[in-house]
Amino acid sequence: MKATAKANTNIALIKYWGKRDEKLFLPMNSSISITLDRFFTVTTVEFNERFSKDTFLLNGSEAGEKESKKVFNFLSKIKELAGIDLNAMITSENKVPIAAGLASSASGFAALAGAAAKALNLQLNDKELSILARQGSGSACRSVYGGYVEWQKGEKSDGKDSAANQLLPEKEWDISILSVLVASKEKKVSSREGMKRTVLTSPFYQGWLNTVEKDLETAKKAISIKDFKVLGEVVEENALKMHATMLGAKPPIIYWESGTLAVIEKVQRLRLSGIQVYFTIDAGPNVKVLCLPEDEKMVYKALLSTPGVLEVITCKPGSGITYL
Ligand code: 2P0
Repeated sequence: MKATAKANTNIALIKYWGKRDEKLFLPMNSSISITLDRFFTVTTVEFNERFSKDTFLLNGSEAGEKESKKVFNFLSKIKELAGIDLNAMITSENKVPIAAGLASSASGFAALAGAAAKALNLQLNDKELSILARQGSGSACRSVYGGYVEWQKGEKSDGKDSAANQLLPEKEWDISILSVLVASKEKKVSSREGMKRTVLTSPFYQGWLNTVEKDLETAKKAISIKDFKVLGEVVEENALKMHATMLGAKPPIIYWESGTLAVIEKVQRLRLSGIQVYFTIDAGPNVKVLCLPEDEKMVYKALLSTPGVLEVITCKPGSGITYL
């Protein structure tokens, strides 16, 4: 009982920020993402009665306590679903370079869900797999699909309607996503903790909820007609609003560094010079910049020469989960 799956990571265009149910990973709002082509996790899961305990090997060595705990918790949900009580060996290779400034939990839990479900022959369809991956890490439910993806928050309390679906396949709209790494100190607050604190304490969180539905509609329409300008504008506004909710949390959460602001300014200046270029920022100081393929080289150079920028990595829309 062994299988291997590969999942790409994704970046949110309209953000997931806040849970209504922490145990089931049910979000307060729907979100939209692009699956990326260059950063991924390959995971092999083997269930075997000879194993005396669960083991998690990450990039060749036994994973730390915090990571292992999250993975084993998720594994126990899968075992429960399958009705088995066997131990597993999980072997993961994470090709999400720290330098990319991207979270690996999306690709990590999507690959783990896919490999475990296949090893146990659970015969899940994509929606069921997305629901399963969501229970490892919310953003992982979007990495089951390639291209442009929506995670519908759902209404049910059991989470059976909180799953992702594809809006547009990766091959149908070629845009460039530049991941800009800026100099920073250690990440201070995890996304999980950050969103929880925001929901509980920020007076601006209700403002976020009041406007996110409109942002989702705008983004979905823009994707369906491939209107880059409209998409870019709403992506930028939405990211800034998410960060504004965090600034209002108690204690406040500030993920930005000086390089983050320098990149924001550079993007705004490029735009004033007539280039269609937009930014988004997740729960960290790095910036992801969206532009059209014909502007990619110029934007890359401009970003790389910005003070505080360490590295720029160019990505394209990537595929959904695959089995090796
Ligand atoms: C997103 N982020 O939509 C948002 C935007 C970060 C900022 O999803 O607690 O690792 O495992 O569900 O998915 C990061 O949070 O959090 C995230 P959990 P997750 O991409």
